[in-house]
Amino acid sequence: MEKYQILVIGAVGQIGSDLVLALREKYGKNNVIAAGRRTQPSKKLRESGPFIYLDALDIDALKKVVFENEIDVIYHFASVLSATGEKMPQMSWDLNINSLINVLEVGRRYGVKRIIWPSSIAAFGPTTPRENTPNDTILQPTTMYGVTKVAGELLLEYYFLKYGLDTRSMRLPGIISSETLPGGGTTDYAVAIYYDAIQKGKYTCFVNEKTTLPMMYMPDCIKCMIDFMEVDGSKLKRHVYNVTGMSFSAGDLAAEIKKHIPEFEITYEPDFRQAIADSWPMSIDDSLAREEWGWNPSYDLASMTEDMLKVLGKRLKRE
Ligand code: AKB
Repeated sequence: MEKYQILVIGAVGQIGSDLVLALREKYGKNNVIAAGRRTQPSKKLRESGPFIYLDALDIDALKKVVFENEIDVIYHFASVLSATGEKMPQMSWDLNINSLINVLEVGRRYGVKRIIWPSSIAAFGPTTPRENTPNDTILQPTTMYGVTKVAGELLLEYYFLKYGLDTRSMRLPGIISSETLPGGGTTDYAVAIYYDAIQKGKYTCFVNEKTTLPMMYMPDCIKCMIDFMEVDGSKLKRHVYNVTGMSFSAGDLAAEIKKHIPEFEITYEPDFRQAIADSWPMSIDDSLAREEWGWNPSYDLASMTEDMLKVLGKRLKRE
């Protein structure tokens, strides 16, 4: 196994907080530097290895960390998600794009071997085919978050073509996890519903019953993040891949939870996030990721729900 010195920016967020622990398990605790700036890390994250304050908009601070720690791989997660992005579009552009360009610049100047930056199903828009959405298709998003994802994908391609920087991106669907709540996304209902089902026995959903979106359970997301980073570059024919785990409607999700908590009740009160969800694909064709680097998720709605309720139930009881 090749040894890497890894920096995870946005390590306190939903994906970062799980990924850092998994990377430390695999690469050793001192080889994975977790960086955040807004939220304090959990005890678990702080005690598992180095944690630093880092604002990716501050290019000099970023240079110092990469230079002093001889970083080989950067995972860059710091981002304003879709729903918050619609409340503050200028800030969304500023953070999402300017932090990415800083990471790419520092990456090329300081010999970083690989940069992993997640794109999203938000890169698609209402003019994209909504079912089984192909990898190469129309990218005309109607949210600022989506605009930053398309621009980011192009920047990754540009830095590869111009400077030979190894840049990799996966278009993530909604991610469901039990460790850290997502913040400010449109797919957040698919996580919040489990918390409320366990704690209150009911949930008010901000998209309608029929809303169907692609989703992925965190253990599959972690596998995706690590496998895609490790794969030999000669196997990859592109820089951006569709990936998905499953697709279900909000109604399907509620019905699955009811199998475990029969008294669970759901009501629907769609808000501005409905229009965002309606502009995104319902299902994704990820065959290129499967063919080129062996992407193969394990969880479906039933197995994810069983695991979520078990793991989250235990955790919430302890807190
Ligand atoms: C969001 O809802 O904004 C994110 C995403 C799909 O990228 N979870």
